[in-house]
Amino acid sequence: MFAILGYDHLVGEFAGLPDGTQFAVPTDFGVAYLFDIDYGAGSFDSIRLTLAAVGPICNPGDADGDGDVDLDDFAILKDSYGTTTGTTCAMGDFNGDGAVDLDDFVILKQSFGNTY
Ligand SMILES: [Ca+2]
Ligand SMILES: [Ca+2]
Ligand SMILES: [Ca+2]
Repeated sequence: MFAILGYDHLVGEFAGLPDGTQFAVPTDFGVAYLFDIDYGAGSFDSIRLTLAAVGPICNPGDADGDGDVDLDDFAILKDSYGTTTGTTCAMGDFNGDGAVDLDDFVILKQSFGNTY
């Protein structure tokens, strides 16, 4: 979501995404586009979304790729938990944002028991 905070010039920010945030946009092609947000100095033309990487996405919660979400996947996420850069789905980064954190745990929790 993009909130427009002023209208003399287009100034705003993505709700809940501070400067420097990287966010993932899943695609229908089996990959996620990872964008870096840069609000710059706040002038109308300073908001930049930089395509940082294109990474694989996996079935939500299935870190080991064996087609289910179970304790093995949880153990993988637990081992990687707190890693903030360079993570992959195989490490428990289910939303593809490059970190293994609470958001990924929530995805695993919500997918627990699923089969793909
Ligand atoms: Ca699995
Ligand atoms: Ca399994
Ligand atoms: Ca993540």
